[in-house]
Amino acid sequence: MVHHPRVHHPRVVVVGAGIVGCALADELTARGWRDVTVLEQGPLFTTGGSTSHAPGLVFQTNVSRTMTGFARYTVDKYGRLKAGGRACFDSVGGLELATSAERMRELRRRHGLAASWGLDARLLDPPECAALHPLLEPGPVLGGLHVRGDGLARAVPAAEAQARLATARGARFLADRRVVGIESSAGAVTAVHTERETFPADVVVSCAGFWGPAIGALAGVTVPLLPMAHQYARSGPLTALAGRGAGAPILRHQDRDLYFRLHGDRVGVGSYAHRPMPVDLAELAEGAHPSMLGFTRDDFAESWSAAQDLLPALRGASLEEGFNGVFSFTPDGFPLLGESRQLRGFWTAEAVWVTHSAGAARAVAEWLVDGRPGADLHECDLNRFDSAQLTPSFVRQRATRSFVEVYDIVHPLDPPGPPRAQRVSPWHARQAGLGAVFTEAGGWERPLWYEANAGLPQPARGLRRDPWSARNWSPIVAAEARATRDSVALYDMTPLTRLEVAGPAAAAYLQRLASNDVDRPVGTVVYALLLDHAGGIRSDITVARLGEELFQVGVNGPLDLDWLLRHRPADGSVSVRDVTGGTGGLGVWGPRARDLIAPLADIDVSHQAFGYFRARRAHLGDVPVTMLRLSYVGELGWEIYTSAEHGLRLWDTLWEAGAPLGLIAAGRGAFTSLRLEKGYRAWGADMTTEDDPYEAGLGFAVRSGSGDFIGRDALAGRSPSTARRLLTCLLLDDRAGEYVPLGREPVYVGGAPVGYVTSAAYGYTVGAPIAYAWLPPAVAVPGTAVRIDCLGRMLPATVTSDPVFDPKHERIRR
Ligand code: FAD
Ligand code: THG
Repeated sequence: MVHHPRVHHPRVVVVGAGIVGCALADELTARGWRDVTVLEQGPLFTTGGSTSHAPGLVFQTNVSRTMTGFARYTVDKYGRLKAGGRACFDSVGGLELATSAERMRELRRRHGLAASWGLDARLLDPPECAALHPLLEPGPVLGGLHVRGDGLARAVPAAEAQARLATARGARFLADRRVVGIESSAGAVTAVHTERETFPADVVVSCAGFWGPAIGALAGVTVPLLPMAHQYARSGPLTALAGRGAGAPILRHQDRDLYFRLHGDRVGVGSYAHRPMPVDLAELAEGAHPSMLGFTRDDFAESWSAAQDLLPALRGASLEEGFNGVFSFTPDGFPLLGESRQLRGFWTAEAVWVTHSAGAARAVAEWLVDGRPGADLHECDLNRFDSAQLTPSFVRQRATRSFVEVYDIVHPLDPPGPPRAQRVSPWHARQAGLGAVFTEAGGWERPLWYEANAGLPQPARGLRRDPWSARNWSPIVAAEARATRDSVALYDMTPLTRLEVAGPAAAAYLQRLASNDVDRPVGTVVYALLLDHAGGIRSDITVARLGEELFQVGVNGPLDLDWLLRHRPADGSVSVRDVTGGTGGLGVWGPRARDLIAPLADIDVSHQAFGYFRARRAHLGDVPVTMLRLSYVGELGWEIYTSAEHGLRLWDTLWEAGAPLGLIAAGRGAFTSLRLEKGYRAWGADMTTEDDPYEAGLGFAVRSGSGDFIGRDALAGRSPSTARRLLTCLLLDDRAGEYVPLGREPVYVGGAPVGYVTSAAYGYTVGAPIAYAWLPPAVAVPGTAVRIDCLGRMLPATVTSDPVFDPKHERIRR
């Protein structure tokens, strides 16, 4: 958020007049900001950047709801924009093809995603696919996904048309102005330098595309993207197309990493099949088209023959006009939007495709002008990375992987590729010794389950799965869940981001940020929300008061640290420190947790002495610990934290004492199942800034008395009865759980999608698959029958009041 008390309309300098810079200038000036200067190193508007050569295919379907929203807005906006008398978007439709059974399943999944996010999409059989396209023959095709609203954006005309609108409202576009310096003072930007001029600025938005890291470097800001080359070529003219190509849909042949469009009577073919080709910015030519590298024909050979296999008419055609075009890849494939934490007033809108350009620009403009974007941007936020994820080698390896995987079938639980084992908890060696199967998130290794638990008793149901929902899952998950409910289990909580907030003003500061009353006596833990100014949920947190002026705050990741740092009082009366790295935490949960802890602890851990949602410092054996009595899995027990050097000893102490009690180590699979039984929400999946506490079922965490907090005014008058949609618990009618949703599947009433699943898992204790979903209030009534589309199977489910396990909290509060 920008605070510029003296300037009414801040002076904005946008770096780069590609489609993103132009869209941003339009969106900013449309919101009344006038002082907008766009500096472009090249000519206007064929600048030589990625936009200049983009063939402009727009496939809107994306696993991310936000990204799909960006694409929908882009399609809508460019459809209305005119350049040279023609619209800047041509909705020829998009057709994704399957030539393998796995891809067909993936298209069913994507059909579900499209329905969840409100796109009009249909699955087609091979003849229907062939009928849509003049060159396509049913031959190798097993089916297709057709999205009518997809199509072709005219990238440069769209950029220019938006620039024209912005110019009419007072923006300036200056060609031939290479930005060579960014000036700052007291941690905030003040000016931008080109070779000859200086432009004073309150806000700088880098829209430099794949040059982003270089502009970031001028500002001392890390911009984690990798420029990579990607091959695009056109065929010579095809007689088969003479007069027939108009209106043909764009194609994706993802089994061979290809996409296609027509250019009159020629076919354009783009390929992601070739070897990754990272580009060194320093080695780019200074010529007219720096983003266009020479075509390396050999790299394209395989793709050309795969293209001919799909479109036989290409066999008689020549391959002409190929190039290796450069654009941006990020470690997780999402754009980089927002204000840097490293320098106030320095923003980025980069690694954005033409497809998402207008939507991403709108979000950034809203964020600048209103202080808050209209859509949930947590996947796209520039500050989402931990410092371990910003190293050049990490960015290079993961961004390369983003390129390789761009069209791959990725299961939602697939662990990300190398580098791995970046951050490991103190007991990593013990976990590995127990046969942990690890995944990674936020740079941390996290056990999914432990092979050592293969011999444990299993619950009666939920053990047989179809191949897709069995991926990254094992029946051992079921056994670990059961053991947690029956005896006691260790869960690794080390990756949970922990902040230490300290200082004389710490209590007042947290009270202002947290929705709940956190200014409570020492030894109290409080569950609370961080709301934005519009009452949207930025996070859910736990605030443990360890001293009058000392708090341990459990949060959901780097964006929370960012929010807390931004709101720190300027006078130094509060310090905020991320202590995650130097500490480790174990959840010790289950009905026998107290039997395990009591003999080890040097304090009284009875319910009377150490109640629910209380915090104590103690020793377990020889290990100094901080204990929080709470449990995300809904069982008796504690989160136990210690500094890293004591970690191994903590594990060993518990492990040894726990052996007679049947103590096991358990992983994320069991964790997710148990938390869904207990109805605990996961921020990011179940709720985001787009939702208010009442809609998310978290109204209990909003205090009514005791002072002001961010978001309070916005919530005035709101309640569950004003909810636009409600986060709702569903139980699948087929209790066997052969098909378990994984999240993002559409929920149907009758023939129409009415909402979508946020998280889901088999509930081994309740013996049924559980899914949480956003549904209209009229549907979110217990007993209502709905259907969930899982890969084309319509699974009947019933709305249920939640939580489905231990609604009276009897197991946890005793
Ligand atoms: P750019 O268009 O690169 O604009 C950045 C601008 O910043 C440039 O004009 C540059 O000159 C300027 N700049 C950089 N440094 C400075 C400086 N120091 N001072 C001043 N100005 C500076 N996307 C799709 O959605 N669909 C597609 O079908 C598609 N196909 C593609 C095919 C190819 C071959 C390529 C290369 C990309 C394709 N893309 C596609 C991606 C898309 O082109 C880009 O993601 C998009 O154009 C990026 O727009 P941008 O405005 O961020 O970047
Ligand atoms: N542990 C700690 N901090 C955390 C989490 C955690 N912070 C981030 C995230 N996880 C927060 N999520 C939750 C969700 C639910 C609960 C705790 C953290 C929880 N809720 C009880 C309930 O809803 O009944 C308690 C509510 C109350 O008494 O106010 O326990 O895992 N340290």
